[in-house]
Amino acid sequence: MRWQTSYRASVREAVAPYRIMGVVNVTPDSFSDGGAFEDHVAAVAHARRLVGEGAEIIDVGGESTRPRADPVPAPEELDRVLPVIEGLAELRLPVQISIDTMKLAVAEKALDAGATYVNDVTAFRHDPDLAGLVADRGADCCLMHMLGEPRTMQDHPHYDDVVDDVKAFLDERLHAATRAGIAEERIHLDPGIGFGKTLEHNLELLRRLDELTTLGRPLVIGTSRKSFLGRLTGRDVTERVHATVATTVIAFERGARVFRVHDVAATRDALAVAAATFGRWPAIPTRTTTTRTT
Ligand code: HH2
Repeated sequence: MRWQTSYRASVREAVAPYRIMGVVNVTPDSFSDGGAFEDHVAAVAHARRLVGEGAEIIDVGGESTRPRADPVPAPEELDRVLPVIEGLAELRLPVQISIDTMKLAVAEKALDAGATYVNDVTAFRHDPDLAGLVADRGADCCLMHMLGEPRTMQDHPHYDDVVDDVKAFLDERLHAATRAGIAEERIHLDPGIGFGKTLEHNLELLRRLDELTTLGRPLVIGTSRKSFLGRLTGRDVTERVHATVATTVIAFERGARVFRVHDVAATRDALAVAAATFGRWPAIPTRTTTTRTT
């Protein structure tokens, strides 16, 4: 018997100034949940649970981008993610389905199956035609900063000034995306915590995140369970929820608006408190229900 807190978006009194993106990795080797949801039925059930906890975007990924990860061929990535996206689309949940991919072929099929958001950790550098696809379909997208590629990104990353360098990169990718025909209001930007960054780079980005808000697009932040939190706390990957919540509150206060996390319920509570404190939202407390599941 388990107790689970469920959160219904329908009881929200107003549109919140943030969105939670729940992570569903359908991979054998993701750094924190690899192998947990390889079966698509388990992955869809997990996604449902995250929606119940407050996720408004479900980010489905079929290729790990952890440091030194091996690339996955497109057909294999499709075999992993498509049944999950189809299963989720059938449920017609009040949630946006995101495909976490750098590949045109994968994004195309995912959009056909019901995804409406493309989360590309290469910001359309791996496959420049992906920008045109996103434009044609009128999809939303996230453009993320990464130094190099997953296989080598943690080999001595260097910046003149990490915040200035990431900002210049995101500005350039934002312009490339709009030149390809993507409407600016469909674009989110992400500094790529942990992607070619040392511990100090990650902390500097969090500390000075407000400097990226001048790019004029919503900022996505993905700190969830990442290794820099393990280094700071000494905790294993599944025990980093409290550290993740701390970064969520810091990032919200400094202007992040989309939070890509594995632990949705804890993030949702932290953001409810942070938004009420810093943003005076909402005036009336949201209601949660506690339900018993077997
Ligand atoms: N982090 C990961 C994957 N995709 N996308 C965005 N926009 N921002 C991120 O920070 C980000 C991302 C890595 O986390 P995870 O998916 O949990 O691990 P893995 O890549 O090993 O599957």
